[in-house]
Amino acid sequence: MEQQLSENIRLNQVGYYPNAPKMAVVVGEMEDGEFYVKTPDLQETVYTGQLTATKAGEFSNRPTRVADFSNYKEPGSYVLVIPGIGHSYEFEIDRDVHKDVAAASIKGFYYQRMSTDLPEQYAGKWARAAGHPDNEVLIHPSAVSTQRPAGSVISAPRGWYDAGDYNKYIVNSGISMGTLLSAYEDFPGFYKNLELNIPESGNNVPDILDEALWNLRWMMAMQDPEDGGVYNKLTNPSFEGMIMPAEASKPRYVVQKGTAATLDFAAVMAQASRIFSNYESEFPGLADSALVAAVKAWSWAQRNPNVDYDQNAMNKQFKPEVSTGGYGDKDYSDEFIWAAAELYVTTKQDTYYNEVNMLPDNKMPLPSWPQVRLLGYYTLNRFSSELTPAAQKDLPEIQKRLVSFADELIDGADTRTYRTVMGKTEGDYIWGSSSVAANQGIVLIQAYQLTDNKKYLKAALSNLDYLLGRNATGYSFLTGFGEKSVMKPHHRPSVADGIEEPVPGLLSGGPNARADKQDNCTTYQSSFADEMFTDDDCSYASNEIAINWNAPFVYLAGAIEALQDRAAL
Ligand SMILES: [Ca+2]
Ligand SMILES: [Ca+2]
Repeated sequence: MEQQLSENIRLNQVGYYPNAPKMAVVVGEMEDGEFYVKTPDLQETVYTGQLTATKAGEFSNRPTRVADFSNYKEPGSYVLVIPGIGHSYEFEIDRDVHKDVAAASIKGFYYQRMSTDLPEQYAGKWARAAGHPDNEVLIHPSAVSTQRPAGSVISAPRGWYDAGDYNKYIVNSGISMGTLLSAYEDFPGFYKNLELNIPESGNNVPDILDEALWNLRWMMAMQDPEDGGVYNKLTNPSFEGMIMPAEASKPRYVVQKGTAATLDFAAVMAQASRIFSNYESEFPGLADSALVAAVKAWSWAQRNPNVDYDQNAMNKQFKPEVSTGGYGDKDYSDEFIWAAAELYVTTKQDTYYNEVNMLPDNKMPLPSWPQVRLLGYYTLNRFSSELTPAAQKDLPEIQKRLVSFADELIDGADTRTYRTVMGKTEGDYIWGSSSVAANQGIVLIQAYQLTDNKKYLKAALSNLDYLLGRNATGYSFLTGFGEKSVMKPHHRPSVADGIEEPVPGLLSGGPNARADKQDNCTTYQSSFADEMFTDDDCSYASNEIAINWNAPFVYLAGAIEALQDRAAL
């Protein structure tokens, strides 16, 4: 029996740090007894442990036991063996064990680049021709201004494909860029040495910043120079079929300005200005241009504080109708907080801070594309030693709330079936639940940085374990990593390129309690919240990829790598 691979042994399929916690979860009926860590050829037993008592899964009631082998610390390649069940996938115990994952998840953005060939030198077997030059983009009738009547043409190349589709959306780019740039600002030492094999590798600029710049240049072109307002998206009228980027030929439009897009843009430009001011000789004028753009966007939003992007309403008024992603949001209090925080920290001018109520209530909402309040708090906290009294007065309260939010997240994780922070309630299993796990991890990293208490760091690591396989589906959700990782994401290039393996380094959305009702895919094998997932490209509600899911994964994996020595037991 132990010669047989068992998919019922759930573990981080990539691996574990020598001195950090190491756990696997075994699903199914089994006897009390021992488990073994063995060499992959099963010849040598290097560690023997005792399975915990059976516990029923929180959502499925399936019997589960935990194998804790944290005390085994020798670097090497291993499998876990459960008598009567079988052996696990092979995993590593080593230093830097998530370095490749951290790098690949940033490289995932390179594969999403528009308007450029991806040559084999960088893209390997996923090399492809350029798609979407976006140098002749039409002003949609919803987006006109005096200098830019309907049908006039602008150029807005570059940027990343947002998700499995071929459009680019400022709101979703906003949180994605903010998260990537924050990863760099929080762990610059780690990123300065992380090479990705992209065209800009070796240019003295950290590759994570080079990659972010590909999208930043596009974002800058999405601002109407006349008034500072920012278009919500650059899009086809309707989604493309499952074709390669270079085959796509539908007309492209920029569509209606909005308050959410303009404030997210302001936040990203202000943060980018701060970061790229350290690279003035490599990118002359970039930091200044970004700050000018941020200030103009901010003042547009001050004059237009409530412009919704309501696609249905827009389609009643303007043609062609647009049916691609809406990213509609109606509450801009969080976008104002984030933009004000970034502008204030970059300029040190109190006016930005004082124009917004930074603590409107005591909520601590986990970041997502319509909810970016915590990105502002993270930035205030990051620059806590440089704040003026205007912001200094709120800092203790913000820090207290961040830590108590982290406490709320970790409550019960030690006894949860999968020993992860992820999965406390069914509410964690929403569309894009992988980003819930990753964003929880970021909150925990913030709490660790504030308190130096390693329980938060270990809790963050538990969610990385979740994303790489210790979960109720048994999948590693990052393409290309783990023996059982997602193979058929809803991602047009991966579907259309004729290559068996999907484009690597992309994070699948993960289980979604309502996925079957949302995409009507018929291949779901389970209806339990933590298992409602299918590795099928029909499943855009559980198995799409998206830049706003990859970005928090980048942050979490990079933070864990940067802090690995402090996660010791
Ligand atoms: Ca570089
Ligand atoms: Ca919002």
